[in-house]
Amino acid sequence: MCRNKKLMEAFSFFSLVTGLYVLHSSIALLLLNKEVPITRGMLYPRESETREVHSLDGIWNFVRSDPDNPTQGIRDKWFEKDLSKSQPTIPMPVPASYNDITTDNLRDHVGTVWYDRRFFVPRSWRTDQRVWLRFGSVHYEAYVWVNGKRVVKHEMGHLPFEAEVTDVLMYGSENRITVMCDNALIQTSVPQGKITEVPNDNGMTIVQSYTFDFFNYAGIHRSVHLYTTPKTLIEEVKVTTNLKNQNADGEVSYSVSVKGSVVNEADNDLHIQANLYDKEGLLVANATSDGKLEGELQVAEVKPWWPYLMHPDPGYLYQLEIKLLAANEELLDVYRLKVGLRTLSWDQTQFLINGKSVYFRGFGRHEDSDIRGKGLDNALMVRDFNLLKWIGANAYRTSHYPYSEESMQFADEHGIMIIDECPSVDTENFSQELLGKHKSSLEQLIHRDRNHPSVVMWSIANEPRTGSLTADSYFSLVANFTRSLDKTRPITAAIATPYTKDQAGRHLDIISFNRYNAWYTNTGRLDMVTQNVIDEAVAWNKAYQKPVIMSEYGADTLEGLHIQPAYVWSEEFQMEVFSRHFKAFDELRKKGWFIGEFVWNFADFKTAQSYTRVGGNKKGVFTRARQPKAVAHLLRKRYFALGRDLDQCNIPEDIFIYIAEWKS
Ligand code: BDP
Repeated sequence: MCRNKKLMEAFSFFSLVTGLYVLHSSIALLLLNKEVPITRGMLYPRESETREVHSLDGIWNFVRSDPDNPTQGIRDKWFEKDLSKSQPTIPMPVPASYNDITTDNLRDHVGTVWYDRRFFVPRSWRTDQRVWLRFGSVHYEAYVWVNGKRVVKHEMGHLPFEAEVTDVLMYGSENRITVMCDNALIQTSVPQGKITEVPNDNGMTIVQSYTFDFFNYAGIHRSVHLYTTPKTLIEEVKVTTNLKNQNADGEVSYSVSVKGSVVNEADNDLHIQANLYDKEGLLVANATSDGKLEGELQVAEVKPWWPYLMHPDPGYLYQLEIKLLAANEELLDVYRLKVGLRTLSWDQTQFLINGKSVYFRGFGRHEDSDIRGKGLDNALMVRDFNLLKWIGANAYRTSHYPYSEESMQFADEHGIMIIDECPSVDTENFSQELLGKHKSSLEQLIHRDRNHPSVVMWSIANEPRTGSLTADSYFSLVANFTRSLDKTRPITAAIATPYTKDQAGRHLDIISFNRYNAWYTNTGRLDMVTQNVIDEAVAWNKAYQKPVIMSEYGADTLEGLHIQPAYVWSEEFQMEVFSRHFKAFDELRKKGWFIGEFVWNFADFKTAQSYTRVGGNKKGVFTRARQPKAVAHLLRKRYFALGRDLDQCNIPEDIFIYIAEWKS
């Protein structure tokens, strides 16, 4: 009797919880489509006859705030004088994450840190021009002062921001820049995290947690520039391209916005002279626009931008020269950028570039390396592109945030296609405030990257929790907002929610799914990979009738660990997991709507501490030091074999080593 009562109680408690859950997922939170701030300016700093660029990279002074007193520096006005006058400072490289530089535990610091340095501004800069201060990225939130005056505040890592500092600089003299950076992630930041206060051996302490696995590196991650422009300047350039007559002719449409013209833009005679040069520097098209500051350039016998291995001359770029001229033809400003001419299109079964169907063979990646963390490092970037080309990849996704502008330019040059992802990871607890920030991250990303030919798709999230009705309205708003900013590229998201529960796929153009067969599910069961991958891809396609990509698969692998028969964490296991996926992908390719495979991950990377990680996430095909694991050689054979079959590319001579003369 008593036992029965307990059972009844347990049952009714269970029904209550289930009921609440069902209620929660069937009532969508009402989300409104509010405006988000629109980014202005922010052209990548480039020198020209009207512009000078000065780098502020180097060794800065650094102070870590007391985690229990993160706002002390603001209250005590540390920005009013050299930081060293308020606190003992240590040297800190810029750009770099600060976490892995010192030998004490700066790595796990939560809260604010401070940077400052002095710099000289030449006397010649005083004359009739503007000076701008631009950051490539500070993670996560940044407050910037110049000579004690606050010039800009920016929230969101991995994206640039700038401020005009003309009036706060001292010319012909030394100046001071101070930056406060806060790495705290909360439920309404992008990405999300949680800050809690928990007891430790010394009382209470602040703990940062987040659901994604990559380490929350922080600091001034990319270059800091000062640059000059004329008073009346080219503020923005937007370019779209098109190919016509079976790719024989090309068209570049440009539109320019100008800042600082004395009279109303519509009434004055400012105009744009646009010149397009080929790689040899020959002028191939030019146009002079009227007061509308926009126009088209027609390019005969065009050399289209093609992805690596899809054409013998991939990544062909022209140089677009934009000259802003006054009514009397006086040259006011000049800005040059590289332009690749290509078309993108997609339908229910395929994605095409220049009219040719694309099969993506690529990677999910991270900006991550020893010591520098997420700091921009040209040596690492060039090494990574060498490895991408060596292995025969034609694409990567900027998992799980925007990568450096320098790497986007490099991808343009080398014909590597990019699925460009905003910093929204494991998105959950959908709220109006989060929606605003998420949309803003996409707005900033698209503003920054819209002119890159390498960017072929926008990814609006990684593994969002898309099982609820709120997710449905949330992603409908995010996807429509993204489309309103750029109609020329398709939209995807890397989804891990089972297709039976997912509410976001219907809002996307291309379905990407992440799944870890034989790793997180059916661990060690190599016999449970191929059919599961096929079944899941087929189900996604059936559910939405859209092209499908497998955007993540893989297995953690400790380089040098060999176990036969294959066993988790060994090099043999990683190779077998890959090869079982290859088999599934080849079956899927025959179905006509499966358009790509992306390994997780390009290289091993650092994670938050966890008992599932030995020194970080080891799913890399390359080690963190960018050397190949055994699987890299296997993957290289597959990617080149696909390139040969699908795009008739040449196979590198060293790919098949001599073994024996086969007798047939
Ligand atoms: C996936 C995530 C990726 C992780 C990966 C893993 O998208 O960021 O690193 O799992 O655990 O779910 O290796």
